Amino acid sequence: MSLTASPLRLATTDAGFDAALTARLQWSADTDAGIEQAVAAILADVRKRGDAAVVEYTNRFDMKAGSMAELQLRRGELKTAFEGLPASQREALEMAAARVRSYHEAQKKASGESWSYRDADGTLLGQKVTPLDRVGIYVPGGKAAYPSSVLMNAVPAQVAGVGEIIMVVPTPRGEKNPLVLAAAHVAGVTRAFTIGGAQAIAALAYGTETVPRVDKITGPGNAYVAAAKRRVFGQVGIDMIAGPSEILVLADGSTPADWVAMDLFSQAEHDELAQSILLCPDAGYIAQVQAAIDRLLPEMPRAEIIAKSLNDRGALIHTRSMEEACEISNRIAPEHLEVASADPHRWEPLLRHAGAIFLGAYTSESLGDYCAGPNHVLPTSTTARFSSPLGVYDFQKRSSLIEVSEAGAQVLGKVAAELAYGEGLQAHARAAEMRLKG
Ligand code: HSO
Ligand code: ZN
Repeated sequence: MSLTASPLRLATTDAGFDAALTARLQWSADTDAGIEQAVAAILADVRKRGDAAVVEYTNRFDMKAGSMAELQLRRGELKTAFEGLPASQREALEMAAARVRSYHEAQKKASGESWSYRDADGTLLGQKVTPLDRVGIYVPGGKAAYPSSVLMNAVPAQVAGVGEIIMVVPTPRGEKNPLVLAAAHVAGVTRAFTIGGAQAIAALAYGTETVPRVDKITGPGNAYVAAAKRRVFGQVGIDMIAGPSEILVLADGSTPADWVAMDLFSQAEHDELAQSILLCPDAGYIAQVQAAIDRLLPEMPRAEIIAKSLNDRGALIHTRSMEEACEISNRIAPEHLEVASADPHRWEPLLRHAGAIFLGAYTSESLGDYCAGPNHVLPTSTTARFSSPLGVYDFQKRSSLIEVSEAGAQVLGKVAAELAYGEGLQAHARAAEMRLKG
Protein backbone atom coordinates (compact mmCIF):
# COMPACT_ATOMS: atom_id res chain seq x y z
CA MET A 1 0.00 0.00 0.00
CA SER A 2 1.45 3.37 -0.90
CA LEU A 3 0.38 6.24 1.24
CA THR A 4 0.29 9.75 -0.11
CA ALA A 5 -0.30 13.03 1.61
CA SER A 6 -1.48 15.93 -0.50
CA PRO A 7 -2.54 18.87 1.60
CA LEU A 8 -5.07 21.12 -0.10
CA ARG A 9 -3.30 23.58 -2.47
CA LEU A 10 -4.69 27.10 -2.30
CA ALA A 11 -3.55 30.51 -3.53
CA THR A 12 -4.79 33.79 -2.12
CA THR A 13 -5.38 34.91 -5.72
CA ASP A 14 -7.93 32.08 -6.25
CA ALA A 15 -11.48 33.36 -6.74
CA GLY A 16 -12.94 31.16 -3.99
CA PHE A 17 -9.99 31.48 -1.59
CA ASP A 18 -11.84 32.86 1.45
CA ALA A 19 -14.56 30.24 1.36
CA ALA A 20 -12.08 27.44 0.73
CA LEU A 21 -9.95 28.52 3.69
CA THR A 22 -12.97 28.83 5.97
CA ALA A 23 -14.11 25.34 5.01
CA ARG A 24 -10.67 23.91 5.73
CA LEU A 25 -10.53 25.51 9.17
CA GLN A 26 -13.92 24.25 10.24
CA TRP A 27 -13.94 21.75 13.02
CA SER A 28 -16.87 20.75 15.15
CA ALA A 29 -16.34 20.70 18.90
CA ASP A 30 -19.89 19.54 19.59
CA THR A 31 -20.09 16.43 21.70
CA ASP A 32 -22.89 14.07 20.87
CA ALA A 33 -25.93 13.76 23.09
CA GLY A 34 -25.06 10.18 24.06
CA ILE A 35 -21.77 11.26 25.62
CA GLU A 36 -23.43 14.16 27.43
CA GLN A 37 -26.05 11.86 28.93
CA ALA A 38 -23.57 9.21 30.02
CA VAL A 39 -21.32 11.83 31.59
CA ALA A 40 -24.18 13.50 33.49
CA ALA A 41 -25.16 10.12 34.97
CA ILE A 42 -21.59 9.29 36.02
CA LEU A 43 -21.10 12.70 37.67
CA ALA A 44 -24.33 12.40 39.64
CA ASP A 45 -23.51 8.87 40.72
CA VAL A 46 -19.99 9.68 41.94
CA ARG A 47 -21.31 12.73 43.74
CA LYS A 48 -23.82 10.56 45.58
CA ARG A 49 -21.90 7.36 46.21
CA GLY A 50 -18.25 8.49 46.23
CA ASP A 51 -15.54 5.84 46.20
CA ALA A 52 -17.95 2.95 45.57
CA ALA A 53 -19.10 4.51 42.31
CA VAL A 54 -15.54 5.39 41.21
CA VAL A 55 -14.45 1.79 41.80
CA GLU A 56 -17.43 0.43 39.84
CA TYR A 57 -16.82 2.64 36.81
CA THR A 58 -13.11 1.88 36.89
CA ASN A 59 -13.95 -1.82 36.87
CA ARG A 60 -16.28 -1.32 33.96
CA PHE A 61 -14.00 0.85 31.80
CA ASP A 62 -10.36 0.36 32.77
CA MET A 63 -9.27 -2.40 35.13
CA LYS A 64 -10.30 -4.68 37.96
CA ALA A 65 -9.95 -3.18 41.42
CA GLY A 66 -11.58 -4.21 44.67
CA SER A 67 -11.39 -0.87 46.43
CA MET A 68 -10.18 2.69 46.18
CA ALA A 69 -7.08 1.74 48.17
CA GLU A 70 -5.92 -0.28 45.16
CA LEU A 71 -6.38 2.75 42.93
CA GLN A 72 -4.14 5.02 44.94
CA LEU A 73 -0.45 5.03 44.18
CA ARG A 74 1.62 4.18 47.22
CA ARG A 75 3.90 6.76 48.74
CA GLY A 76 7.25 6.45 46.99
CA GLU A 77 5.86 4.82 43.85
CA LEU A 78 6.49 7.89 41.73
CA LYS A 79 10.07 8.13 42.93
CA THR A 80 10.64 4.43 42.34
CA ALA A 81 9.37 4.79 38.78
CA PHE A 82 11.80 7.67 38.24
CA GLU A 83 14.72 5.71 39.64
CA GLY A 84 13.90 2.75 37.42
CA LEU A 85 14.35 4.74 34.20
CA PRO A 86 17.52 4.63 32.13
CA ALA A 87 19.87 7.49 33.00
CA SER A 88 19.35 9.20 29.63
CA GLN A 89 15.59 9.43 30.21
CA ARG A 90 16.05 10.63 33.79
CA GLU A 91 18.41 13.34 32.61
CA ALA A 92 16.12 14.42 29.79
CA LEU A 93 13.14 14.64 32.15
CA GLU A 94 15.14 16.63 34.69
CA MET A 95 16.57 19.01 32.10
CA ALA A 96 13.12 19.59 30.57
CA ALA A 97 11.57 20.16 34.00
CA ALA A 98 14.33 22.57 35.02
CA ARG A 99 13.85 24.67 31.88
CA VAL A 100 10.07 24.66 32.19
CA ARG A 101 10.48 25.67 35.84
CA SER A 102 12.83 28.57 35.06
CA TYR A 103 10.50 29.88 32.39
CA HIS A 104 7.50 29.78 34.72
CA GLU A 105 9.47 31.38 37.54
CA ALA A 106 10.21 34.29 35.20
CA GLN A 107 6.53 34.41 34.31
CA LYS A 108 5.59 34.59 37.97
CA LYS A 109 8.04 37.42 38.59
CA ALA A 110 6.79 39.39 35.62
CA SER A 111 3.06 39.16 36.23
CA GLY A 112 2.22 36.99 39.20
CA GLU A 113 3.26 39.05 42.21
CA SER A 114 1.17 41.10 44.62
CA TRP A 115 1.31 44.88 44.31
CA SER A 116 -0.06 47.97 46.06
CA TYR A 117 0.19 51.74 46.17
CA ARG A 118 -0.88 54.56 48.49
CA ASP A 119 -3.03 57.57 47.59
CA ALA A 120 -1.90 61.02 48.66
CA ASP A 121 -4.25 60.80 51.68
CA GLY A 122 -2.73 57.53 52.85
CA THR A 123 -5.31 55.11 51.47
CA LEU A 124 -3.73 51.80 50.49
CA LEU A 125 -4.92 49.99 47.37
CA GLY A 126 -3.53 46.81 45.95
CA GLN A 127 -3.85 43.28 44.75
CA LYS A 128 -2.83 40.21 46.66
CA VAL A 129 -1.94 37.12 44.67
CA THR A 130 -2.42 33.70 46.26
CA PRO A 131 -1.93 30.19 44.90
CA LEU A 132 -4.81 27.74 44.75
CA ASP A 133 -4.84 25.32 47.68
CA ARG A 134 -5.31 22.11 45.73
CA VAL A 135 -5.47 21.25 42.04
CA GLY A 136 -6.21 18.10 40.07
CA ILE A 137 -4.26 17.19 36.95
CA TYR A 138 -5.87 14.85 34.47
CA VAL A 139 -3.44 12.74 32.45
CA PRO A 140 -4.90 10.64 29.65
CA GLY A 141 -4.04 6.97 29.50
CA GLY A 142 -3.59 4.86 26.42
CA LYS A 143 -2.15 6.28 23.23
CA ALA A 144 -2.08 9.91 24.32
CA ALA A 145 -0.23 9.36 27.63
CA TYR A 146 2.30 12.16 27.42
CA PRO A 147 4.82 12.55 30.26
CA SER A 148 5.66 15.97 28.80
CA SER A 149 2.09 17.07 29.51
CA VAL A 150 2.50 16.03 33.15
CA LEU A 151 5.42 18.47 33.38
CA MET A 152 3.56 21.21 31.56
CA ASN A 153 0.58 21.01 33.93
CA ALA A 154 2.28 20.29 37.23
CA VAL A 155 5.34 22.56 37.04
CA PRO A 156 3.44 25.87 36.74
CA ALA A 157 1.18 24.72 39.58
CA GLN A 158 4.21 24.01 41.71
CA VAL A 159 5.87 27.32 40.78
CA ALA A 160 2.65 29.14 41.67
CA GLY A 161 2.89 27.59 45.14
CA VAL A 162 -0.14 25.27 44.97
CA GLY A 163 -0.30 23.27 48.21
CA GLU A 164 -1.34 19.90 46.82
CA ILE A 165 -1.20 18.59 43.25
CA ILE A 166 -3.36 15.50 42.73
CA MET A 167 -2.81 13.53 39.52
CA VAL A 168 -5.32 11.13 38.03
CA VAL A 169 -4.36 8.79 35.20
CA PRO A 170 -6.39 5.85 33.91
CA THR A 171 -4.50 2.58 33.57
CA PRO A 172 -6.35 0.42 31.08
CA ARG A 173 -5.66 -3.23 32.00
CA GLY A 174 -3.75 -1.96 35.02
CA GLU A 175 -0.60 -1.06 33.08
CA LYS A 176 1.09 1.98 34.57
CA ASN A 177 3.25 4.14 32.31
CA PRO A 178 6.59 4.52 34.15
CA LEU A 179 7.48 7.72 32.28
CA VAL A 180 4.23 9.36 33.36
CA LEU A 181 4.86 8.41 37.00
CA ALA A 182 8.47 9.57 36.76
CA ALA A 183 7.42 12.91 35.25
CA ALA A 184 4.96 13.31 38.12
CA HIS A 185 7.80 12.76 40.56
CA VAL A 186 10.04 15.33 38.85
CA ALA A 187 7.21 17.85 38.63
CA GLY A 188 6.25 17.63 42.31
CA VAL A 189 2.90 15.81 42.14
CA THR A 190 1.71 15.16 45.72
CA ARG A 191 -0.69 12.23 45.30
CA ALA A 192 -1.80 10.11 42.36
CA PHE A 193 -4.73 7.84 41.57
CA THR A 194 -5.07 5.38 38.70
CA ILE A 195 -8.55 6.49 37.75
CA GLY A 196 -9.76 8.25 34.61
CA GLY A 197 -12.74 9.33 32.53
CA ALA A 198 -15.72 11.28 33.81
CA GLN A 199 -15.56 9.36 37.11
CA ALA A 200 -12.09 10.79 37.84
CA ILE A 201 -13.23 14.32 37.02
CA ALA A 202 -16.24 13.83 39.32
CA ALA A 203 -14.05 12.50 42.15
CA LEU A 204 -11.78 15.57 41.90
CA ALA A 205 -14.65 18.04 41.59
CA TYR A 206 -16.84 16.70 44.42
CA GLY A 207 -14.35 14.76 46.52
CA THR A 208 -14.92 11.19 47.73
CA GLU A 209 -13.93 9.39 50.94
CA THR A 210 -10.45 8.90 49.47
CA VAL A 211 -9.98 11.48 46.70
CA PRO A 212 -9.74 15.01 48.05
CA ARG A 213 -11.88 17.69 46.47
CA VAL A 214 -9.77 20.10 44.40
CA ASP A 215 -10.24 23.77 43.49
CA LYS A 216 -9.32 23.47 39.83
CA ILE A 217 -8.84 20.69 37.26
CA THR A 218 -6.43 21.01 34.34
CA GLY A 219 -5.17 18.66 31.65
CA PRO A 220 -6.37 17.19 28.38
CA GLY A 221 -8.67 14.23 27.92
CA ASN A 222 -11.04 12.47 25.53
CA ALA A 223 -14.58 13.58 24.71
CA TYR A 224 -15.95 12.16 28.00
CA VAL A 225 -13.37 14.00 30.05
CA ALA A 226 -13.98 17.25 28.15
CA ALA A 227 -17.75 16.94 28.66
CA ALA A 228 -17.23 16.21 32.37
CA LYS A 229 -14.92 19.22 32.79
CA ARG A 230 -17.49 21.49 31.16
CA ARG A 231 -20.17 20.21 33.52
CA VAL A 232 -18.22 20.59 36.76
CA PHE A 233 -17.06 24.09 35.85
CA GLY A 234 -18.41 26.46 38.51
CA GLN A 235 -18.07 23.82 41.20
CA VAL A 236 -14.34 23.93 40.42
CA GLY A 237 -12.22 25.92 38.00
CA ILE A 238 -11.05 24.30 34.79
CA ASP A 239 -8.41 25.16 32.20
CA MET A 240 -9.27 25.33 28.53
CA ILE A 241 -10.92 22.55 26.57
CA ALA A 242 -8.23 21.68 24.05
CA GLY A 243 -9.06 20.76 20.45
CA PRO A 244 -6.78 18.84 18.06
CA SER A 245 -3.19 20.12 17.69
CA GLU A 246 -2.38 22.71 15.04
CA ILE A 247 0.72 24.06 13.40
CA LEU A 248 1.02 26.90 10.93
CA VAL A 249 4.35 27.51 9.24
CA LEU A 250 5.02 30.90 7.74
CA ALA A 251 7.93 30.38 5.34
CA ASP A 252 9.98 32.77 3.24
CA GLY A 253 11.76 29.86 1.56
CA SER A 254 15.02 30.11 3.50
CA THR A 255 14.53 27.07 5.79
CA PRO A 256 15.33 23.63 4.29
CA ALA A 257 12.07 22.22 2.91
CA ASP A 258 12.66 18.90 4.71
CA TRP A 259 12.69 20.66 8.07
CA VAL A 260 9.38 22.32 7.36
CA ALA A 261 7.82 19.09 6.07
CA MET A 262 8.85 17.29 9.26
CA ASP A 263 7.46 20.13 11.39
CA LEU A 264 4.13 19.77 9.57
CA PHE A 265 4.27 16.01 10.27
CA SER A 266 5.05 16.62 13.93
CA GLN A 267 1.60 17.96 14.67
CA ALA A 268 -0.16 15.78 12.09
CA GLU A 269 1.15 12.67 13.84
CA HIS A 270 -0.77 13.55 17.01
CA ASP A 271 -4.19 12.98 15.56
CA GLU A 272 -6.05 12.52 12.30
CA LEU A 273 -7.94 15.69 13.18
CA ALA A 274 -4.74 17.71 13.74
CA GLN A 275 -4.16 20.59 11.34
CA SER A 276 -0.91 21.52 9.58
CA ILE A 277 -0.78 24.55 7.29
CA LEU A 278 2.01 26.20 5.29
CA LEU A 279 1.80 29.84 4.17
CA CYS A 280 4.45 30.96 1.69
CA PRO A 281 4.85 33.56 -1.05
CA ASP A 282 7.20 31.32 -3.08
CA ALA A 283 5.43 28.73 -5.28
CA GLY A 284 8.69 26.91 -6.03
CA TYR A 285 9.32 26.42 -2.31
CA ILE A 286 5.79 25.08 -1.77
CA ALA A 287 6.53 22.46 -4.46
CA GLN A 288 9.75 21.57 -2.63
CA VAL A 289 7.85 21.06 0.62
CA GLN A 290 5.33 18.81 -1.16
CA ALA A 291 8.23 16.81 -2.62
CA ALA A 292 9.76 16.50 0.86
CA ILE A 293 6.40 15.29 2.21
CA ASP A 294 6.27 12.61 -0.49
CA ARG A 295 9.82 11.49 0.22
CA LEU A 296 9.67 11.52 4.03
CA LEU A 297 6.18 10.15 4.65
CA PRO A 298 7.02 6.47 4.01
CA GLU A 299 9.72 6.66 6.71
CA MET A 300 7.21 7.61 9.39
CA PRO A 301 5.81 4.95 11.77
CA ARG A 302 2.64 7.03 12.11
CA ALA A 303 2.37 7.62 8.34
CA GLU A 304 -1.31 6.71 8.25
CA ILE A 305 -2.33 9.25 10.86
CA ILE A 306 -0.10 11.89 9.23
CA ALA A 307 -1.51 11.19 5.76
CA LYS A 308 -5.11 11.39 6.93
CA SER A 309 -4.50 14.59 8.86
CA LEU A 310 -2.71 16.26 5.92
CA ASN A 311 -5.22 15.07 3.33
CA ASP A 312 -8.34 15.98 5.32
CA ARG A 313 -7.22 19.11 7.13
CA GLY A 314 -3.80 20.23 5.82
CA ALA A 315 -3.17 23.10 3.39
CA LEU A 316 -0.25 24.57 1.44
CA ILE A 317 -1.18 28.17 0.72
CA HIS A 318 0.54 30.41 -1.80
CA THR A 319 0.34 34.06 -0.72
CA ARG A 320 1.15 37.27 -2.58
CA SER A 321 3.67 38.31 0.05
CA MET A 322 4.94 37.61 3.56
CA GLU A 323 2.79 40.52 4.78
CA GLU A 324 -0.30 38.81 3.40
CA ALA A 325 0.83 35.52 4.94
CA CYS A 326 0.96 37.28 8.34
CA GLU A 327 -2.58 38.61 7.87
CA ILE A 328 -3.91 35.14 7.07
CA SER A 329 -2.04 33.69 10.01
CA ASN A 330 -3.80 36.18 12.29
CA ARG A 331 -7.10 35.06 10.85
CA ILE A 332 -6.29 31.41 11.54
CA ALA A 333 -4.97 32.17 15.08
CA PRO A 334 -3.06 28.88 15.24
CA GLU A 335 -1.99 27.02 18.34
CA HIS A 336 1.63 26.88 17.11
CA LEU A 337 3.05 29.39 14.66
CA GLU A 338 6.49 28.84 13.17
CA VAL A 339 8.15 31.77 11.46
CA ALA A 340 10.55 29.86 9.17
CA SER A 341 12.25 32.99 7.94
CA ALA A 342 15.77 34.37 7.70
CA ASP A 343 14.40 37.54 9.29
CA PRO A 344 11.77 36.39 11.81
CA HIS A 345 11.87 39.61 13.84
CA ARG A 346 10.70 41.52 10.78
CA TRP A 347 7.45 39.51 10.80
CA GLU A 348 6.90 38.95 14.50
CA PRO A 349 5.44 42.45 15.14
CA LEU A 350 2.75 41.71 12.53
CA LEU A 351 1.67 38.49 14.28
CA ARG A 352 -1.07 39.01 16.84
CA HIS A 353 -2.98 35.78 17.38
CA ALA A 354 -1.14 32.55 18.16
CA GLY A 355 -0.71 30.26 21.17
CA ALA A 356 3.07 30.18 20.75
CA ILE A 357 5.34 31.80 18.17
CA PHE A 358 8.53 29.96 17.14
CA LEU A 359 11.09 32.25 15.54
CA GLY A 360 13.68 31.20 12.97
CA ALA A 361 14.80 28.03 11.22
CA TYR A 362 16.25 26.35 14.30
CA THR A 363 13.14 26.67 16.43
CA SER A 364 11.23 23.53 15.60
CA GLU A 365 7.86 23.37 17.27
CA SER A 366 8.81 20.05 18.82
CA LEU A 367 11.45 21.75 21.01
CA GLY A 368 8.62 23.75 22.52
CA ASP A 369 6.59 20.59 23.11
CA TYR A 370 9.28 19.17 25.36
CA CYS A 371 11.97 21.35 26.75
CA ALA A 372 12.42 24.91 25.49
CA GLY A 373 10.63 26.17 28.60
CA PRO A 374 7.28 27.74 27.64
CA ASN A 375 4.13 25.74 28.23
CA HIS A 376 2.87 23.36 25.54
CA VAL A 377 -0.75 23.60 26.71
CA LEU A 378 -1.96 26.24 24.28
CA PRO A 379 -5.22 27.62 22.92
CA THR A 380 -6.46 25.77 19.81
CA SER A 381 -9.27 26.21 17.24
CA THR A 382 -8.79 30.00 16.86
CA THR A 383 -9.21 30.59 20.61
CA ALA A 384 -5.76 32.23 20.61
CA ARG A 385 -7.82 35.31 19.65
CA PHE A 386 -8.83 35.59 23.30
CA SER A 387 -6.88 33.13 25.41
CA SER A 388 -3.33 32.36 26.47
CA PRO A 389 -0.99 29.45 27.16
CA LEU A 390 -1.44 27.56 30.43
CA GLY A 391 0.69 29.39 32.97
CA VAL A 392 1.45 30.21 36.59
CA TYR A 393 -1.49 32.63 36.46
CA ASP A 394 -3.89 29.70 35.95
CA PHE A 395 -2.90 28.38 39.38
CA GLN A 396 -3.21 31.71 41.15
CA LYS A 397 -6.05 33.97 42.03
CA ARG A 398 -6.19 37.58 43.00
CA SER A 399 -7.80 39.43 45.91
CA SER A 400 -8.20 43.20 45.98
CA LEU A 401 -6.75 44.96 49.02
CA ILE A 402 -8.25 48.22 50.36
CA GLU A 403 -7.24 50.17 53.45
CA VAL A 404 -8.92 53.59 53.58
CA SER A 405 -7.26 56.17 55.81
CA GLU A 406 -9.28 58.49 58.04
CA ALA A 407 -8.61 61.34 55.61
CA GLY A 408 -9.53 59.13 52.65
CA ALA A 409 -12.86 58.18 54.31
CA GLN A 410 -13.89 61.87 54.37
CA VAL A 411 -13.64 62.14 50.59
CA LEU A 412 -14.82 58.67 49.61
CA GLY A 413 -17.66 58.69 52.18
CA LYS A 414 -19.42 61.59 50.48
CA VAL A 415 -19.06 60.09 47.03
CA ALA A 416 -20.27 56.66 48.16
CA ALA A 417 -23.23 58.10 50.10
CA GLU A 418 -24.31 60.15 47.12
CA LEU A 419 -24.32 57.13 44.84
CA ALA A 420 -25.89 54.84 47.48
CA TYR A 421 -28.87 57.20 48.01
CA GLY A 422 -29.24 57.21 44.23
CA GLU A 423 -29.53 53.44 44.31
CA GLY A 424 -31.97 53.51 47.24
CA LEU A 425 -29.53 51.70 49.53
CA GLN A 426 -29.70 53.49 52.91
CA ALA A 427 -27.43 51.20 54.87
CA HIS A 428 -24.67 51.62 52.33
CA ALA A 429 -25.00 55.41 52.54
CA ARG A 430 -25.08 55.51 56.32
CA ALA A 431 -22.12 53.16 56.71
CA ALA A 432 -20.12 55.66 54.66
CA GLU A 433 -21.54 58.72 56.46
CA MET A 434 -20.92 57.39 59.97
CA ARG A 435 -17.23 57.68 59.25
CA LEU A 436 -17.46 61.36 58.29
CA LYS A 437 -16.20 63.81 60.88
CA GLY A 438 -18.41 66.68 61.99
N1 HSO B 1 1.98 19.39 20.62
C1 HSO B 1 1.14 18.97 21.72
C2 HSO B 1 1.87 18.61 22.96
C3 HSO B 1 2.76 17.42 22.85
N2 HSO B 1 3.55 17.12 21.82
C4 HSO B 1 2.99 16.46 23.81
C5 HSO B 1 4.24 16.02 22.12
N3 HSO B 1 3.88 15.62 23.30
C6 HSO B 1 0.23 20.14 22.09
O1 HSO B 1 -0.42 20.62 21.02
ZN1 ZN C 1 3.29 17.85 19.86
